[in-house]
Amino acid sequence: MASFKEIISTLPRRKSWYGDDTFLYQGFWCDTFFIEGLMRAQQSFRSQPSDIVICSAMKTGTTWLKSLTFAIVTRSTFDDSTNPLFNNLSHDCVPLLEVDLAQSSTNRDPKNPLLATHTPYSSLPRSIIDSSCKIVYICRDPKDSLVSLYHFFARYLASKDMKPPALEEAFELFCQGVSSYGPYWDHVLGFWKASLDRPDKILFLKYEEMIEDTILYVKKIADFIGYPFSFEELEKGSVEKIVDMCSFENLSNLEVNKRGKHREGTPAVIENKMYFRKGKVGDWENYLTPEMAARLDSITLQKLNGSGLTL
Ligand code: PAP
Repeated sequence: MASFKEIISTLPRRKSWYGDDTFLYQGFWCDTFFIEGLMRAQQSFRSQPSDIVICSAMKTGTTWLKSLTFAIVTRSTFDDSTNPLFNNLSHDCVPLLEVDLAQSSTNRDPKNPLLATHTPYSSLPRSIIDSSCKIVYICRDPKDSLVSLYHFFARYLASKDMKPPALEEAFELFCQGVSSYGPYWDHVLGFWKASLDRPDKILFLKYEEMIEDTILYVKKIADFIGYPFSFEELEKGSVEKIVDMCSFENLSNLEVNKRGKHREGTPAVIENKMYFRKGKVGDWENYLTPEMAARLDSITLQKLNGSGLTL
């Protein structure tokens, strides 16, 4: 039987804007390392009904959503000063399906029901779709996601003394759908349609709406994943504490997120601070020309046409 690497080598490929080749696997673009992990997970991952799966395309608010959900589910285990989020990047508190759980679904802390993935809905391991586990999905204005993605890879390349490409090059590929786990719009639409079919299973969130009223959404998320706040907790401000703890200002100023590293000792090592840039809505205005913004908006309109979703 062909190895995963052999199968990947036969897939359509393009040069990504950050250097490596990217491959078209099951209709989305991705790097070898993550496709291989996903293939393993598709084969062997067994979801539990108690699982809570955080799903997202890249740079749509994953770090934040992982922090919020982790803080929600662990609020009675840790007090305000002992939560692991104070000493760990949220990506180190919530295992990633295609990396940490690729070999074994049981490689998990039994007390932590959270896991995360960037995998599109249609490529999720069957057991996640079929089991009664919950999915929480977050999306974001593609203009801000692109700008965030570009800066992330530009900083990543700079940390390896490599020259990042021009934003225009990244923009062009993004518009063509060639971005990590893209086309971006297909990713969002996959979860959007599934959330309409299965509203009890999938909670569909937008970064911008969560920024607007984080307290409301923390309560919504907690209710949805089965960890609702009691009346006493609401009275004593537990929701506000979680919102403050997971705010951009607080997380980005923690020592671990200023100086720590994610996946240290592996080829995928990344400085934690790269997950925190500005955390603002509409920062695209500082980078995209009006023409670029109009082109992205028109792709968005066209792709989402008739879906009932606006971004
Ligand atoms: P990932 O896909 O690699 O996990 P992800 O966390 O989804 O990255 O996206 C990073 C973005 O979320 C960054 O956006 P920016 O580049 O536009 O600034 C990052 O700043 C933002 N972000 C990180 N933490 C928070 C937070 N606590 N609140 C709001 N935004 C945040």
